[in-house]
Amino acid sequence: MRLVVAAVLRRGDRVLACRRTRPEALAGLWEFPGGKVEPGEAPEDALVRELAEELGVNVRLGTELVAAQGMWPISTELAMRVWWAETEGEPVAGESHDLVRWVGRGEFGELEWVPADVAIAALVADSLTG
Ligand code: 9L3
Ligand code: MG
Repeated sequence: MRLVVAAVLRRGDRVLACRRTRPEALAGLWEFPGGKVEPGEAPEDALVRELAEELGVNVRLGTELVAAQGMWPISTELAMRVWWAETEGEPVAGESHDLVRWVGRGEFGELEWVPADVAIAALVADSLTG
């Protein structure tokens, strides 16, 4: 089982949603940004690295959003861990995404999330006010 890490970047009552460019099956769908942990890499370090690579921001991780099952399922080969995070920098879409958007809870329904992030988005929406 390979580990994927993702961040819910929070700024006040909004969080960052990112629209994927790849693979084809996920292109156009929204996600919480992140990626695969490399062998020997600590998950938290991988997440900081992924957000620097994908969005050009230096993030500070907060607490983990723990799934009922322990990890958030993606596929038979992949499972995901997710952390709240903050950044002072402004995230910019690179090659992994073609749009980034700060969204409040009322806008979650407008976004078509990647399948793995649907349950996470529901939990996040519940924890946002406004
Ligand atoms: N994935 C799902 N939800 C997410 C992230 C960051 C990743 N929030 C899935 C998509 C890919 C795999 O995990 O199948 C690896 O992600 P990436 O390295 O392509 O971002
Ligand atoms: Mg990624």
